[in-house]
Amino acid sequence: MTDDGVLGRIGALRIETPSWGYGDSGTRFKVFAQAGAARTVWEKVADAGMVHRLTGVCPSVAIHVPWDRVDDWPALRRAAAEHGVAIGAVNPNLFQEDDYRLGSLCHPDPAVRRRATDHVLECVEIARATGSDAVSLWLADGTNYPGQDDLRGRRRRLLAALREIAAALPPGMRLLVEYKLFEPGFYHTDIADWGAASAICAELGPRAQVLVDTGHHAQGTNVEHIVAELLDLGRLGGFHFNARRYADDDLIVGSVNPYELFLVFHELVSAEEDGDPAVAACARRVAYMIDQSHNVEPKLEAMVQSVVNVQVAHAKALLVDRAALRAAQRAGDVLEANRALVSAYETDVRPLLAEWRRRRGLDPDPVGALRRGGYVERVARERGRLAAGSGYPGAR
Ligand code: RM4
Ligand code: MN
Ligand code: MN
Repeated sequence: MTDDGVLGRIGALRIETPSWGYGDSGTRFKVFAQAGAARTVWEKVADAGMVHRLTGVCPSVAIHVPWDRVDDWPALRRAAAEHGVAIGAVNPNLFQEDDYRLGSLCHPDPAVRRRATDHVLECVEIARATGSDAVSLWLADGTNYPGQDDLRGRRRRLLAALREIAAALPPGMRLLVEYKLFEPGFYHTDIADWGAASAICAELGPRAQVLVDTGHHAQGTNVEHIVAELLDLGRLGGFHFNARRYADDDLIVGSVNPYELFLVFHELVSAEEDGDPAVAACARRVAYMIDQSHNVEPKLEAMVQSVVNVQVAHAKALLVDRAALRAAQRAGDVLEANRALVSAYETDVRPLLAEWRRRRGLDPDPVGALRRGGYVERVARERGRLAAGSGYPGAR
């Protein structure tokens, strides 16, 4: 693609930021309070608005319930709109109640399953009330010991609950089903991988799609291959972007694995141009979201840096000479094909992105603009030190 072609497509990539990335969070060892960290969902949507003003590509913010619970959901929608953002995916929380010790939608006790199902149904209503078009489900369900529960029994309970939830989705709303290989369960997880997630979605209908959290795989897993498989099945619904080295580290996307991120975007951009209209449509509807917790790094700067990293990977993927790549693939020219990718990856796209931002009336350097702009200092003065947490595990 030419530079002009790339400039025309950079802005098409929208990246949703997570409310929980703006509040204080930590590890299970310590939460380090940051001056100015958002204390309420009202402050989180204000911060999300700031990130959107700097980047121009983050027009929505995901919420987590009950962390972000308010009495008046339409009021939250209006407050977000005043900051220039919409409410994005609504994330039910099925892991922080005593009842969920043995699971939520898979729990052996029907009363607990009822409670969990009702919470997700409530999130469908919250999505409706806030103008969101997605409920994004991550289940912490799993077991710690062989024999603890019946594996197939759990799957059947899960499917029964999800069928009820899928039937309650209003037109246009999607259910995104996230998988994760382990944690908090250490023996088995009920939705451990993309295969299990897509098989479940296939039972639920076309509006149930798989969400790939880039931090939820075993070491060495080929994530871009999973992305390609899900695209071809028309089942890729969205991403939770973050970076990992060891487990579900929730670090800044692209900070340790920029080549992997580029290869993921190469699959997505290729699928957008696929001759099969169903595959192309699936690729164009993918919801790009960040799922990170910033524990030691400044939160807003981390978010803006994350968005920039995603844009860099995407722009490089747009630059891939796909005609040359296909020709090399057809000719069986292994290394020329590989070079077609590597050469796009090695291109410095920073000038292109800076030019795109200038044309949009944005500062060409959003991280620098944030550091110079005074917003961080102002909210630190106004909000002071930690008064309430994000709700994130470990936070107060
Ligand atoms: C999980 C998963 C979910 C996120 C929670 C807090 O590991 O990634 O998407 O909402 O963490
Ligand atoms: Mn996630
Ligand atoms: Mn995670």
